Amino acid sequence: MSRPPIKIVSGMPILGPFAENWANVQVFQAREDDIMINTYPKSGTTWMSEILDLILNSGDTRKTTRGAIYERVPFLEFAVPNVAKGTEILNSMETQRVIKSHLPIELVPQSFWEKNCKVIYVARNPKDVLVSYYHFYQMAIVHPDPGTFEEFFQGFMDGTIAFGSWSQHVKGWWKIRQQKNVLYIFYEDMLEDPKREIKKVSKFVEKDLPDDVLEKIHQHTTFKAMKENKMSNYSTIPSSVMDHTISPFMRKGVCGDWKNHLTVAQNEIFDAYLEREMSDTDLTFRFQD
Ligand code: PPS
Repeated sequence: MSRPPIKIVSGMPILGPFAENWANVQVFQAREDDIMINTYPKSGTTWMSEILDLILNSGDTRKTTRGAIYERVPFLEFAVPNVAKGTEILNSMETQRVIKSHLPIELVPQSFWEKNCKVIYVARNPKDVLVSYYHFYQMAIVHPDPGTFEEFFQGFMDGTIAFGSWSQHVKGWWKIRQQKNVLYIFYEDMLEDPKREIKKVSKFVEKDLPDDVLEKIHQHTTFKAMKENKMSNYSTIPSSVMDHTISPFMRKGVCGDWKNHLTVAQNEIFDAYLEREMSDTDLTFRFQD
């Protein structure tokens, strides 16, 4: 497998190999106690996954060494040749499942709604998402070649990169958050006050934890701690698949790095895009600390 082209499933651009397992994703059977972590890519999925795994294990960090984060929190739509698919791993799990997904609201398998599963949605400001995603496209060869930053920027604006339109994704989940069992969290809020957000998550999953445990979870899930932890930094994936020398998965973990990448002209185009795309919602984002 080397840089396969994007394919379209149910109207959404998806990584080529993922499209091959789409039929199994659509009929996936959720269970009542499943918890889904859903995000547009590069919005804090791994961070939230580590936090939630710790919350469910009452802050016992030894339990998080049982596997890498992508094993503890399997990725529903993940599918590449000769590796177990997300649906297969999840179907074989007997204990409570935390499930990672990047699917937009319209494409979430029906069974999640039938079972009224809890969903934690993490959203991040799109300028930092764009920059993070560009670096990720370069380092993970399951993506097509992103081309120049200018070209990838255009793909983001047009919604033609993997998982499609950022604005449709964040707005779609924002709209239904009160009708469904959804906790909507912002990456920038997690940066601002991680303990406050960890507490919100623990309340949402009905796991009451004392302050010292919340503090322990916070310490274990700082950017630095997760970057150094091989169970959360993706370094256990072969370098032929994810090349951290091109760009580490745990890259910067900050708000506002877009200022180092977007030109003044690109920033103006981006602001016009936001005005156009976000005029029909009260959802807003923070672009700096
Ligand atoms: S993926 O591939 O879509 O699952 O990626 P995802 O985990 O959603 O996003 C990766 C970005 O999140 C940053 N990250 C963190 N930031 C702050 N604190 C912690 N603990 C943390 N863990 C991961 C990671 O560095 C990526 O952002 P960038 O901007 O590229 O650094």
